[in-house]
Amino acid sequence: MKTQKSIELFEQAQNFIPGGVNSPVRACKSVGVSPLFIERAIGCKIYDADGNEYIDYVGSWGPMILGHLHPDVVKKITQTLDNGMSFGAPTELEIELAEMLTESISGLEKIRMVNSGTEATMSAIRLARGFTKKEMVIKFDGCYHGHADTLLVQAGSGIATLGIPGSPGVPESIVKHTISLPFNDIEAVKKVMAEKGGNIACIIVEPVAGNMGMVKPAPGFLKALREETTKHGSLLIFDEVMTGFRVAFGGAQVLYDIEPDLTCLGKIIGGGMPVGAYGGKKEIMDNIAPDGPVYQAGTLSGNPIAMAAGIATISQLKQPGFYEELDKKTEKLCNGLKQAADNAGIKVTVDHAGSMMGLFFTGNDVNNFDDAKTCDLGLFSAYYRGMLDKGIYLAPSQFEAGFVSSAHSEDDIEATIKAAESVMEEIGRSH
Ligand code: KE4
Repeated sequence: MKTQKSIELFEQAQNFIPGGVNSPVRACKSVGVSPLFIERAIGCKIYDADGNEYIDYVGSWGPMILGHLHPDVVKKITQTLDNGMSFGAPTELEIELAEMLTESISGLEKIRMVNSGTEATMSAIRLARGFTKKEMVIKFDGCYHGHADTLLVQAGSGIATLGIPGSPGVPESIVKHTISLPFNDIEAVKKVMAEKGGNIACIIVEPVAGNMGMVKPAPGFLKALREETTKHGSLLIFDEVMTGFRVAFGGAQVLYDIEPDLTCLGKIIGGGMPVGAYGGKKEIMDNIAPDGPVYQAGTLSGNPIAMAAGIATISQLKQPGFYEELDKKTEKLCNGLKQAADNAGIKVTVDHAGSMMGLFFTGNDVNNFDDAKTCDLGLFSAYYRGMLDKGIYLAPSQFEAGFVSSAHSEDDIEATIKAAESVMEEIGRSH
């Protein structure tokens, strides 16, 4: 693909923006390509500054479950825009989205809108500490919950991709309250809870991990977290920023029938606009200012345009058969990618949870971050570059998930499998 314009734009961007990007993983450092600058997108297609067309499996890192520019979403946004952009005052749209979300997830009685997943998890942690009057937080290696200080410990996503162990600037005095355990290790959780449960404010988990690649919870893992937190008076927080309305209508807590005390949401509930949210039972949420003492605020929280995008998106997801059809498409894609690798003699592990998928370049089962780190990153990079050359736009990191949207047609899935067959064959010959 000719990408001269993107290369020029990247050079310009680096004069004004750290790394030339507004989020590290976009720099594509780990796969050794100059990042494409995107000009537009529609449906499942995305177009770069040189006019090249790609089938998009990043979907803005999850929000675009309907594909880009779904007509109903665009219509709702433009109608709302006619009335203004931001008031810093309550609007009926905020009630509408809050009601939709609390109706969709039984554990949600009240929900507070914020502007990102990071804000959602940061606020949920503060609330858990304020409600339980305990300080410590348990998270899991390879899980990423945004870049709040407390949670930048053994994180996944960009941290894993860039190999940043934690981050400079995060004081030891903060992270000493955070314990990171191996994902899916029930015994490790039970041991720490037995020793420190009295001071554990919460356990926060991605119920299906998406930031070390896609890793499902082991049978009984989520149930054990629920039991251990209840037993020790700690809160269970499901970070469903990625899985919320992705792996099922509502999210992983519906799929696995486990009710956390607090749920963090983002991505899909904003339909591509900056939205995060956290919520739970009234008894807990009523501790949030202005009713309660735990402070949290945001100038643009509940922004009307963002609420409109979220309302229109969630409305579409209610359509009968939406998830069944999306899961079938994703299953077909995963089987095709696996077959392509097998035919080329390349060891991969492929799996999906709904339309959230993972492809690991390892023959091992991947149940935690250590397993994920056995992947051949060189093979992944060759695969990424080969697929990009064939017009397939994947997440530029082995430690990310892929996303299928309702806008991906059977032809798009077929074309992607065909591209993978050719790329895997090439890699198989040269590695
Ligand atoms: P944001 O602050 O980036 O909106 O959300 C943070 C976050 C929280 N929880 C989960 C489970 C997440 O996946 C994320 C953000 N996801 C990454 C992609 N793995 C965003 C991409 C990026 O960092 O640019």
